[in-house]
Amino acid sequence: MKIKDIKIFVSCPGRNFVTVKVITEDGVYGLGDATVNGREMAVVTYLEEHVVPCLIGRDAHDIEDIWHYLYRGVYWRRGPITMAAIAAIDMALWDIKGKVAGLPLYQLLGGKSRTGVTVYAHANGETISDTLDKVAECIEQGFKVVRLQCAVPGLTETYGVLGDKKDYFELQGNRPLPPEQTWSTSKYFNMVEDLFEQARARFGYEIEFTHDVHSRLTPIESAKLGKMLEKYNLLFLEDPSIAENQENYKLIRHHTTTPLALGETYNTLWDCKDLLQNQLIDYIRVAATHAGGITAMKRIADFASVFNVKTAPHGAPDLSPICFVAHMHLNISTPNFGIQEYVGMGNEETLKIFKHEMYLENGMIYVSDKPGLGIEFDEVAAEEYVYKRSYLPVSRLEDGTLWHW
Ligand code: EZ4
Ligand code: CO
Repeated sequence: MKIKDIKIFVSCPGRNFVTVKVITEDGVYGLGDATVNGREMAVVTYLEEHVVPCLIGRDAHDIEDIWHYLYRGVYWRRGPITMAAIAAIDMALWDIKGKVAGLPLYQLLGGKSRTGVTVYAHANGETISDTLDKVAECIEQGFKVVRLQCAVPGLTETYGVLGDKKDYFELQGNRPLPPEQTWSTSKYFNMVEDLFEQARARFGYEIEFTHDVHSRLTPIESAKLGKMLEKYNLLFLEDPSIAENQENYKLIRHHTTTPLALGETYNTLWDCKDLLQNQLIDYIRVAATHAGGITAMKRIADFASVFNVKTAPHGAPDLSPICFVAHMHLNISTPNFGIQEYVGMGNEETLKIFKHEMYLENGMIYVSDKPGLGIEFDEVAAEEYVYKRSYLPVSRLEDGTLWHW
C-alpha cells in the first residue's frame, strides 16, 4: 500500500479549510484536516515543502512509524503548524486503513463504548434574556447541554456573541487584517453571575450548562469566578485562564469545585501533562487537527483516563467536517469520552464540498458505518471557493494593553 501522491487543497466555503488527500498506488485514498485558523498557508507550505516529499513511496499502513517519523524524526518538534500537518496525514492514513479493512474507523479504535455522542449547543446573546431565549430554542431542539455566552454591557464586541452575523462561517472572509476588541474583567464580572442566576431561575437544574471564558482572566480571578458560579452547577467552565504555566491551575483548583475544561489550542500531550497528572482539570478539549491526529488523541485520552479526566473535543467551525467526523469516531469509542462541542455540521457551501452521513437526533450525533472516516471531499466543488486571507481578532484592555483574545 505505497503512498503515490498527496494533494493539498485550500478552500473557503465561508471560511478557510486546508484539506489533505493521501492517495495510494492501489487507488485507495484518505482525507485529513490541516486547518489552523488564520495561519492556513503556513501549514500548506509545511506540508508541501517538508512533509509530502518524505512520504511518497512509504507504506500507508505504517501509521505509528509515519507519525513518529514526522514528530520525533525532525529536530523541530511540536507547535501548531507541525502538529496540524502531522494530524492531517494521520487522519488520512486511518481513513485508508478503515477503507482497506472495510470497517468504520471506530471499529479499529476498539468499537462502540456508547450508543451515540452527546453534544452541547451554543446559546449566544446580546443580552441575558436574548441568551436565555436561545437556550430555550436549544432545549426545544433536544439538546441536554448548552454553552451560554452573553455580550458584556459597555464593551462593543464580546467573544462568542455574533449578533445578527449569526454564524461564524460568514465572518471569516471579511477580516483581511485582525479586528481589535476590548476587554474589561470588571465589566464581565458585573454580568456573568446574573447570566447563570437567571438561567437557573428560568430552566431549573435538569439542563446542563457550560461557559467559555476564552482565557481572559488571571488565575486568581478564575478562582473567584469558579467559586461564584459553584451554586449554578456548571458542567464545566472552559478556559478561564491561560495555562502556558500549567501550575496556574493549582491555584484555581484549590479554590473551587466548579469543573474545569481546557486544551483547544494544545498541540501535544506535553501541553497538558501536568494538568492531567495533577488532576487540575476535568475535561481535556484537544482537537484531532491541532493535537496530532487520531493517533495522538487516543494517546492523550488514555493518559487522561488514568486521572479521571474526560474528553470534550473542541468543535468550533474552524475545524473542518473531516476533523468533526474524526472526533465522532473517537467519541463513540473512547471509554472516558465526556461531551462534544457542536455548532452545526457546516453551512450550505461547506456541505457542498464535504459530504457525510452524520446526523443529529435529540442532542446526540450518530456516525455512519461507512468504511474509514465516512466523509467525501468534492475537489471540483472546492475549486469554486478560493482562499481568502483572514485573521482572528486581537483583544486589548480599555487602556490599550494587549490582552488574551
Ligand atoms: O475561539 O476556534 O470553544 N470554542 C472556541 C472557539 C475559538 C476558535 C478560534 O479559532 O473557543 O470559538
Ligand atoms: Co473555547
